[in-house]
Amino acid sequence: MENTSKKKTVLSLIQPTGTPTLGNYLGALKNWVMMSKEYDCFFGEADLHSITVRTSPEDLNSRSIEMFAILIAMGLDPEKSIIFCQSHVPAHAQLGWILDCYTQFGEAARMTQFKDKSAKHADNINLGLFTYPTLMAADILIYNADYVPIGADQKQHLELTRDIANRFNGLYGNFFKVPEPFIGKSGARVMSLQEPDKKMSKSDTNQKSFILVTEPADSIVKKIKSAVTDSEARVYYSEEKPGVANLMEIYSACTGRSYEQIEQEFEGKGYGAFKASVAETVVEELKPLQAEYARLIKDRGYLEKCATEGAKKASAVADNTVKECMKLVGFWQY
Ligand code: ATP
Ligand code: LTN
Repeated sequence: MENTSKKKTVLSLIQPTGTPTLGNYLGALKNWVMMSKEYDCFFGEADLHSITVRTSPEDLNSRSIEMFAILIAMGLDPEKSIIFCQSHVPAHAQLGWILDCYTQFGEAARMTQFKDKSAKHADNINLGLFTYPTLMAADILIYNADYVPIGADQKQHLELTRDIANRFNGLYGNFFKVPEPFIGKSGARVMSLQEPDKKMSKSDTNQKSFILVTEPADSIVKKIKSAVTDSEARVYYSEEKPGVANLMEIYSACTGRSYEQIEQEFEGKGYGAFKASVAETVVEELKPLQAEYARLIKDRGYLEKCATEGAKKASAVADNTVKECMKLVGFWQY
């Protein structure tokens, strides 16, 4: 289906591998909500990607429903954006296979996420983990996306997507739109509260290192109060002070204030006051999402209706791209 609107197209997906953290939210999801006000958007959950790491059927199922509810609860409007579940649109897997055949083994082997995840899950280095980026390329190229909001860690996958698109276009004429990454100014890399040289990650075994978007207020306050800082007790931004820099990044991403403004605000105040303000801001930031989530997760009928409609709208675009792509490659069509 030709995009007749003049607006640029945005696409991004998130894996339903657990409740999103404050890192996922500030680094990726919050930008989705902002972009949804300005662009034609496709947003969804990458459930096909999430089985690259072994998951029980119960977890995959409940997490997929939970993630879908979070996407709507955080402010995406299913009437305005196309919100869908990747496995409900079979064309993604179809294009993924085609793109596998236009991607070199060496290119996929260079991906740092593949290397990291292979090391982390040494007992299950499956082919899906290896071809993960080509399925991600299919997710993006299938909707002719102009911009792809992602956290900094996904940049390499986006570069590979651009390489694959350019290669295909070089062979068959300009077919795929070559997408641009969109990495937000602040919050692009929220770090662990306990080891601020590591990114905040929901799969971290130390519960105190991350904040989940659905976490109760008292727990958020406790975790921020016990966040690792340093002994200087002065709030200013420096790479030498990763703990304080991380809290400043979180505060900046929630309030929109610059580092200079934050430094002024806390001049002469210690870390106690600073942490209390960061905690209060995070609690306030997540409050509307949490209230809406509590309501939506009980309304399974509404979630299913949104998922069905989202898949229908997404498939209309995706099926067409695959059909045209297959025609170019030379598959028998009549
Ligand atoms: P896992 O712990 O399961 O590996 P994760 O929490 O690291 O997951 P993903 O589900 O891989 O996150 O990522 C979802 C989105 O959130 C991606 O766009 C990613 O770039 C972004 N993201 C993940 N972690 C952070 C972080 N700490 N800071 C900013 N953005 C992040
Ligand atoms: N790999 C991403 C999730 C993802 C994605 C996408 C992001 C799958 N397909 C397409 C943007 C566009 C992740 O785990 N962070």
